[in-house]
Amino acid sequence: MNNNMNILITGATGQDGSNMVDYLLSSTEYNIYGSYRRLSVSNHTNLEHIPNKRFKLVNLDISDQQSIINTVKKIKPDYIINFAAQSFVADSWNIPIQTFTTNTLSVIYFLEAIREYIPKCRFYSAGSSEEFGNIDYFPQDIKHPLKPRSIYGASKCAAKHIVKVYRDSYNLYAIHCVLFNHEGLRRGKEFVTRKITTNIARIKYELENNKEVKPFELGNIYSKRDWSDSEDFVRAVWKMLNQETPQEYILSSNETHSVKDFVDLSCKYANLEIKWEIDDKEPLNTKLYCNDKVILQINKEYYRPAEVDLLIGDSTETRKILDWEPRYSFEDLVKRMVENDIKLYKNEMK
Ligand code: F7E
Repeated sequence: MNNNMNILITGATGQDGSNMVDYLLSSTEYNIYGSYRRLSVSNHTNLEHIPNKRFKLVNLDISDQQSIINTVKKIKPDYIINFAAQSFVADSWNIPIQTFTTNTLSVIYFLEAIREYIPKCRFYSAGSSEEFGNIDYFPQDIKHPLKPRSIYGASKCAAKHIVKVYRDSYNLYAIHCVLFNHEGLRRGKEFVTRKITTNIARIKYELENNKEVKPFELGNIYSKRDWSDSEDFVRAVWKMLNQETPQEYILSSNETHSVKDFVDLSCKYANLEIKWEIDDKEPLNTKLYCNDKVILQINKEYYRPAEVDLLIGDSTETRKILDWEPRYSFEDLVKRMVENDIKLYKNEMK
C-alpha cells in the first residue's frame, strides 16, 4: 500500500472517531480527514491534542447528500470509516426521523457516492448489538436474528441490510460490523458508564471535602451489557477494513455485567464504602449509601419505553479471523474511567 492513502473518519469529534484518528495517526502514514458537523459551540475537546500535519478536520453533515458528494469528490478517500451517528438509544424515541436520517439514509448517501465516484473505496458502517434487541439466545453471535427494541436499533438493522445490498449488487468493499457496548475515557456523559464514573468522581470529592453530597439518578440498574473499551475496538475495525474480501463481523468482550455491577466496581476503584438498600418490589425505592448519605437513587425518567434486558456477545469467530484480542478487561475499563474522572474533577475544582 502506498503512503498517500486518504482516510475519511466521520464523527471524529466523538469517542470512536477520535480514538480511530489517534490510532491511525500512530500506526499508519496515511492522510486522515476527520469530519465534524459545524455547531455554534465547538465540540473538539477529543481532538485538541492532535497537532499533526497528516490530520485535517473537514466540515461534513452526513444527513445532507450534497455535503457527502462534495466531500467525497474533494478528498477521494480510499477508506471511509463512518462513526458519525445519533448514537444515544434513549433519545431515538424522541427524535426518530433524525435517528433514521443520520444512521440509515446517510449510509445510502455514502454508498451511492462511493459507487459513482470512488468504487475502490472501502466503507465501514458501525453496527450495534441493539440490532439483536429482544434476544432469542445467548451469547449472541453473527447469526442471531435482528429483533430491535428501539428506533435506534431499527435504524442500524436497516443500515446493515443496505450495506449488504450494495456489497452484493455493486461488488463494493462495504462492511457493517455489530459492535457491542464500548466505552472509555472519551465516552459521552449521557451514556450510563460515563454517567456513573463522572458522578462517582464528583461524590468522592464532595465526601472528602465535607461538601453537601448531591445524589445522582439512574434508571434500570438490572439491565446487563457486554462492555468493552473503544480503544480496543478501533484496532479491530481497521483490521476488518484490510482483509481480502469483505464480510460481516461482531466485536464484544464475551462477558456481561449489570449496570449495578458497574456502579459497585466504580465505587470500589474510587475507594468508597457503599451499602445498597434494595427494594425488590418497588425498584424506584432502591438507594445507594456511602457514609450514611444517599449517593444514588432511581428515577423513572431514565427507564426506556422498551428495554433490551441482556446482551452478551460471542466474537470468537471474529477474533480468529482478524487475529485480534482486546487489551483491556472489564475491570481495567472501569478502573481507567473512574481514575480518569477523579483526576478531571479534581482539576476542575482547583
Ligand atoms: O445504556 C441503562 C439503559 O445509554 C446502557 C450506545 O453506544 O451501546 C450503547 O447503547 C444500559 C441501558 O447504552 C441509565 O437502560 C440505566 O440498559 O449507556 P447506555 P446503550 O443504550 O446500551 C450500543 C451497543 C450502541 O450501539 C449505542 O450507540 O443502561 N441505564 N440507567 C441507563 N442508561 C443511561 N444512558 N442513563 C441512565 O441513567
